Amino acid sequence: MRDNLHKRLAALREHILEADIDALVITNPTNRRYISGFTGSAGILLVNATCAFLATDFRYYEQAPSQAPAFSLKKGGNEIAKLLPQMLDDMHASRVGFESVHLSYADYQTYIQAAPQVEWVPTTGLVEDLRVSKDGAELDLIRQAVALTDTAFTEVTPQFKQGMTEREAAWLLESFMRVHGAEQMAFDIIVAGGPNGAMPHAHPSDAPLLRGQPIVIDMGARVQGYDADMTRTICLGPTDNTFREIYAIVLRAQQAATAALRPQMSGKEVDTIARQIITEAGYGDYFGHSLGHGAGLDIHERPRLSQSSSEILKPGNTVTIEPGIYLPGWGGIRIEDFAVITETGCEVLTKASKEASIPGT
Ligand SMILES: [Mn+2]
Repeated sequence: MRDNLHKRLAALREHILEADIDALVITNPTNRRYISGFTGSAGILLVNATCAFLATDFRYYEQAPSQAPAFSLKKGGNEIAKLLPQMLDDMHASRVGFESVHLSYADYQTYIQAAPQVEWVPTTGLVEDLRVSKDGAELDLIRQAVALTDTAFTEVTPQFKQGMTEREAAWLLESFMRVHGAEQMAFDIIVAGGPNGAMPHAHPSDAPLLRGQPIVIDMGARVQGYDADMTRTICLGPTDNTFREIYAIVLRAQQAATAALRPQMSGKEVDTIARQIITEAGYGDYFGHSLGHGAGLDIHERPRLSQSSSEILKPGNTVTIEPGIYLPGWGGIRIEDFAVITETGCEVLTKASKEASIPGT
């Protein structure tokens, strides 16, 4: 892990050089963790060609040096911004980049008032450009998170019964993952039966699970910061004709996109493969979200698989492949796997069964 952190810092320094700035202030918590190893909830990183500072408050004076050994700790109390003039002076920095997508306007005002002597330069994606290609340490953790998610699905869904509420079902899945090594959920689990499943991001409700209805289950474990993401749609007891028709279309779209996925494709091209199948089947209007997204330290990150994504896929990218069809009043079908792009195609990490009908009582 230490080696990986050194590589990330070295790569960031190249990006800083290319961006024509002297130093970069990192305020986004995920970027801060990725570059330094520091997992605290508050703090800023300041990096240039030779220095790396981590300014944080009293709560983290103990943890910061062990998590982020490559960074010099600057003790900021409650006013981290007050440390900026001295740190920038130590660096002889005159053009200082900040993360324009992440820094709030209020904090920006505080920073420029604290250090008016430097030129503040908006930057985008300097750390995200690195995060998009996962290194070996990251892929190990992602594999663990995905495997735990698979196991939870396989072990827990056979316990689902008619009359059990969506919330109870979601809790059974969550507690299984917590007990077996998840530090938390990657996001709030979705269990959405019948009409609730027509909302792609439904919240589990008090509605009972019923035999014969589609039940959308979207879940992921988080292991040491890394997220899994998987969706299956199941049915307690036998499926009906509508279920089988819609399920087959979504599965075909999902499999076609997965088979095509390889480096050098754009996010849009992959999305189009799945979207065409669903559109030609007559359900294009009912697939209103994008095909997939990257995931890692954040549950939604680059690269996006969508009609508006021109990003070119590369080995080491992770993506979800998750087409869906949502029929108001009836419900939804979504099938989602997690994959990593390889040199020649992709490796699907998700192994959970796609058999929709489970016995259920
Ligand atoms: Mn997803």
